[in-house]
Amino acid sequence: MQNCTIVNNSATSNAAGGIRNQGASPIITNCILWGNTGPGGAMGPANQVTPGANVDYCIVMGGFTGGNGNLAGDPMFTNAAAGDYTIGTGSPAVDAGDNNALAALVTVDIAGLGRYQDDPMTPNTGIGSGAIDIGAHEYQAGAIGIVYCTGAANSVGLNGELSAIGSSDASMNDVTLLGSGLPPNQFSLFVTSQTQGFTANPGGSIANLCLGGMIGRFQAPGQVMSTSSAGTLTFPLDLTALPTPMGTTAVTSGQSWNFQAWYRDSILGIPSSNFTGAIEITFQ
Ligand SMILES: [Ca+2]
Repeated sequence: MQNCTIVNNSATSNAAGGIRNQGASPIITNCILWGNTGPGGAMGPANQVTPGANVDYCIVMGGFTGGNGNLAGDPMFTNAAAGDYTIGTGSPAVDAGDNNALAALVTVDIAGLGRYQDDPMTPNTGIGSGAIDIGAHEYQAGAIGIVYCTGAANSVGLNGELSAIGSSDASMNDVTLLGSGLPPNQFSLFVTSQTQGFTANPGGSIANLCLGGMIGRFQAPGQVMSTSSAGTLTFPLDLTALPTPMGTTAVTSGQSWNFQAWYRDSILGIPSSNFTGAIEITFQ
């Protein structure tokens, strides 16, 4: 069972109003189990899910003993009383799931909105490449695009992240790429392509290039970046002039573009380079 939200059920006999497991070994990942009650209205952890299940990267009311990545904080549903179990700003569910739990073909949440949406304001505390949330709904916020590739651990002990905010409506020309978790004050360069790919350690880099095909570099005057003293990048895109090897081109509705940032880094004090995660934005 993956990315389910099981809330406010009640049982009048036996213990668990949430998931009652008897004689099996269910694997429950990226789920929210909250507000479920047993007999007499009891709301302890055992009323959410029977002990002994394989529970990982879940939010369990009262906490779950064992497993990996489980949380106990309030999932902050938008409006549970009205049946709206989307998660609100600041929810511990955001970017805290196991990205490997879902089949690769699953790219949307229960509402049909994009999965693996990175919230630029929230560190990715889950596992694997991407930024999947816990529960049936993915937090959308102002984030656009889908993270499909992760950066390598860098000299500040983080995996550089890339996210985007703004509008995926190409005609709005309103997309800003945001890098975070980077070494401070380092030379950086964004790259883009309509094609995804995978090249391990290009040019001796610590990390992997996740673009393929016709890769354009943002190297025009004003486009070459330096990470900030806080290790971040803020890069507003001009969607009317994305670089390709044959000059610039305008983004049009229906196209998907992939972005990644290269940056100077070091490993064990030896100069090298690294990449942030990569993000795909599909434009309307
Ligand atoms: Ca997310």
